[in-house]
Amino acid sequence: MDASHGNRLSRARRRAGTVLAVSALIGAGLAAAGPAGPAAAAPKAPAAAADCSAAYKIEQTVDGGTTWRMCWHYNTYSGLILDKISYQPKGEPKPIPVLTSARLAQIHVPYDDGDAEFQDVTDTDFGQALQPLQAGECPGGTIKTVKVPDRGNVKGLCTTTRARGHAYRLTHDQSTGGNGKVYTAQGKDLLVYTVNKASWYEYITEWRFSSDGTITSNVGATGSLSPFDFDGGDGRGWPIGKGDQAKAESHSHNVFWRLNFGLDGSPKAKVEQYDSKVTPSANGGSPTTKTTRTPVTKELTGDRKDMRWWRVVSATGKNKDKHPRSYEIVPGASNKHIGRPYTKHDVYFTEYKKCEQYASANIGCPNGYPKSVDKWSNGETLKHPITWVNIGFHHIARDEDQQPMPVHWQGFALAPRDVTAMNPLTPQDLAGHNGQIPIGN
Ligand SMILES: [Cu+2]
Repeated sequence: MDASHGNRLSRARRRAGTVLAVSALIGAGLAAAGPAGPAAAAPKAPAAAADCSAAYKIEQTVDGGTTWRMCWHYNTYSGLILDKISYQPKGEPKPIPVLTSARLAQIHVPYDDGDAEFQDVTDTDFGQALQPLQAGECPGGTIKTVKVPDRGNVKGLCTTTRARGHAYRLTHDQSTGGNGKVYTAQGKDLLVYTVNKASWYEYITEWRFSSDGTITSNVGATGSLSPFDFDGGDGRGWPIGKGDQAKAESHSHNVFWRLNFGLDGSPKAKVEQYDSKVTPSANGGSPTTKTTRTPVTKELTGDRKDMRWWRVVSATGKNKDKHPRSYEIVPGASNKHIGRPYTKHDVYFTEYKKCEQYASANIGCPNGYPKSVDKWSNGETLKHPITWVNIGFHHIARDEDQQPMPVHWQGFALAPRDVTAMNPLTPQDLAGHNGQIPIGN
């Protein structure tokens, strides 16, 4: 980092002294609050049920009788870390372990003119600057107290539920032998979130757990545009003051997540990539599509493509149809920023290493160890894959960004694929409809 970056960092982003003080206190960077300890040290034992003390446990039954359970702890850099996440839909005798840990792994913010570039998770006081939440920000829920290392208690973790709209709808049509009934349900999600300040920005880190087994995480950027970055008169900004005034410099927010799956209680899992190729017909007939499965046996730097997707497959567990359980990675909209080797790819699958915690500007590995996820993906055989998701947003400011800035969301979902043998919300009347639907019944 050159001198101008240093000046700019201290001027625009830092609260004097905070970052150094924090670094000195927590040493290797694995400081954690809460009984679960650092994510990397999570035990391999099946996460049958969250086994943390009550204050660090989240358990919620949502619509259809689905129960989500997890533990949480707090880390000075990433902030909220969710551990031992399990899913138990109605009809499953015990919780199905899904993730051993899930959390933010970096927010990389490069400005378009190359004058400033930030690693908001590791290099600002992101984790320290957990924001206390007002009661109205957590409607119908509970605001938990977080012990923020070196700062004290902050009422800053909201757990609540939120309506999702239709979970499903089916008219059981009499014309095809149905009973004429309408089967419909409204879904509800467990919602877990924190707000962390990184200088002028506030990031809302939100996790949603749906009754149908889907997990969604989004980061919402709000707060203020940095008043030190109104130098976008070089064609890389947008005027947001009167006339041609106050050109806010454009920049990107590249958000990384780290997911440590523990499907069916085992760290072992397989990764698969699927690609589908559509071929128009040569003779005026219908187009055809061919889907191929590629086992990902070695570490992978993956790039999104139309009709491409990945899934993490349980090495041990199967559903009642004898299909292996898996979760599909479903990236949301993304502006991939190719400016750094670690931002060049959308997903990474790396073999688990305890010290590999942050997608860039990593903290905790020995001196000389590579600092970013792209370097860790170097062809090793995957036995215990770690999934890294990178979602980018190119922020060209607009008048509406003042003030406060409306929340802009970016994120991904994890969709259950064969975790249960049927829709976990299937009403009893339709429980026999597994496989080809009986016609005329
Ligand atoms: Cu922005």
